[in-house]
Amino acid sequence: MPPDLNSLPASPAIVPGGGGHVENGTLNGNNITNGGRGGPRTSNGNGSSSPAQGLGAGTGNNKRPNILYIMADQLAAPLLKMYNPSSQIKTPNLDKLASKSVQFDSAYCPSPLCAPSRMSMITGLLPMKIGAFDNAAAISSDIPTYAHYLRREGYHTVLAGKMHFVGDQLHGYETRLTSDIYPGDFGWVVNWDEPDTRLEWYHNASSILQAGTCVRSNQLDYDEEVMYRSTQFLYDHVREGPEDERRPFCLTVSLTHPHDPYTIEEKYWDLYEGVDIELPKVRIRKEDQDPHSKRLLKVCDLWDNEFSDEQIRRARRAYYGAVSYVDDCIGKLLDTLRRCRLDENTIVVFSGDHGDMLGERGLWYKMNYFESSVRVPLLVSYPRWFEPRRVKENVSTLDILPTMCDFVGVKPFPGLPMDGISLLPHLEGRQGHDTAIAEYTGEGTISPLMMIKRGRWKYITCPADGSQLYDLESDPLELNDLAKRLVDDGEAVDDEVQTVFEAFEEEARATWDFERITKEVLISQRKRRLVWSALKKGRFTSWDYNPIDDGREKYIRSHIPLDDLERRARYPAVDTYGRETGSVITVDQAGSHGE
Ligand SMILES: [Ca+2]
Repeated sequence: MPPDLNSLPASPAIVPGGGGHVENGTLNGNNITNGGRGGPRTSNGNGSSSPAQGLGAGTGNNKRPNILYIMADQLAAPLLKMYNPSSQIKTPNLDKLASKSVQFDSAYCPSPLCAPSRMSMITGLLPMKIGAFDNAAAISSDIPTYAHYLRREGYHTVLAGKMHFVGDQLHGYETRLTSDIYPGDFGWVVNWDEPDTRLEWYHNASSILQAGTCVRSNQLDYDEEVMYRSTQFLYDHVREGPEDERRPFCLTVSLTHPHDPYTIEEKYWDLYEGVDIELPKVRIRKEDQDPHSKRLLKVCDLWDNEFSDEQIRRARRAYYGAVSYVDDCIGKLLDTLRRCRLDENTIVVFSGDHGDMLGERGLWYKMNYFESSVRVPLLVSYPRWFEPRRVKENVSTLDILPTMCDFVGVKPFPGLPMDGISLLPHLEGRQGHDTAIAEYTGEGTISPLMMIKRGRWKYITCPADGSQLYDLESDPLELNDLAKRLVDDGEAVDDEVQTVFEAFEEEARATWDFERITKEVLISQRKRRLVWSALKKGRFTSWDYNPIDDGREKYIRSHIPLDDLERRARYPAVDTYGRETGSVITVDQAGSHGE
């Protein structure tokens, strides 16, 4: 059960300029066990870096880098220009960032659904290990996240935007700048006891039927606040004190676009005026879909809805517009970094939580393992350390935690489970791992649905539906299910395919105890349904995060001397005659604390 946040003590303050309280080095240089990723792979913590000296050693720069981690929601990698040069989506800022980044061409999410994917990403642990079963699952507050690791090293860990936490709304972030867009409670529990009941909060056809422009939407309200708060954080950060005295930050900016509903401001819709919006490449008759896709069509209320090409084009056009909106936001964030003179010393990471089918194969949204749903963009930009290049091996957003650890010269704590594998070898152009695993127990499935992507092969298995196997190299559109040909149709296939398939089947049996997992999911669902039905009675106490914003301590107030205040608020700092002084007026010089 998640803690009652109202009863938790406030986070202890960390001494500014910090890091001194951390027993630096206790985590360094230790190899860790990588339970759970399975199969052949390189191990993490292989001594490939010298984190004890810091990755920056030898660059003549002793300052630890800041980290800006930008996330989008439901952004399908295969649709982006950086992965598909013929893409119609206009993303100039993202393209420019990609050209200065290590770009991962086969990055996967650990679960094709919001909260499970994010909970796994922040902890480096697969969903079944942490109980991240669906969009209403709370993970325990004692599971270390990348925010804990960085904060322990003296980083100011800041979250602006969506993370879809249930219960504890911080999980190691020292500062949270906005509330979440999604509820932090048990309202959206899946119910495998009644698999045929379509729950009220499930996706439906309205996103597609109502696609078009808007002046404003819930999501625009949200992302505009996220953008205001996160850029303001950067402006505040550079005015905190001289550069060498400021604590490094890890700012996570998590936007809700281009998630459906498919609606966006005219400005972004108009970017695609006159563009003959591409229709989905693959169309499959409902009757010919695999069992999980059939169920998804019913769960999302799409089974009885036929969309015209015009409707599909409108939905895709609005999505394209929303991606361009995200691109604009990325441009603004990077421009703010530059204007605040933070760009040289900030690692930029860009990724997402899962994709969107956008009509491919007749499917919409996510919740399956086809490329558009499960493959995410992943960029790491810091040319000072990492020469821009492309990486084709399979990696996961699970890998972000150990990678962030390498950025700050530590390793995940020895003796604790860790499924993520540091991306450092890939970032440095050496041989790295080539496996991504994903797990799914959310709406649409009725038993655990798992994926292993290794090399060219994508293997999917589920006790209720059987297995699928695709060769992404010869069959990028995933039209030829080799497992079906082998098992159902009894066709003779290549010896290699047979061997690969059997090895995956064996690996799945060794990796997952499906009976135990199913039982755990059912028990978790039932507990949460019961607790939620009680919590809705009487006076409702929200677990949603309420950010602190004290208007009495901002702008011009009588208890703050005016000249000091104006000088302190101006960046870059100037002298009496308006000449830049090259240093900042620190907060402590002015009377922000009530003198
Ligand atoms: Ca999501």
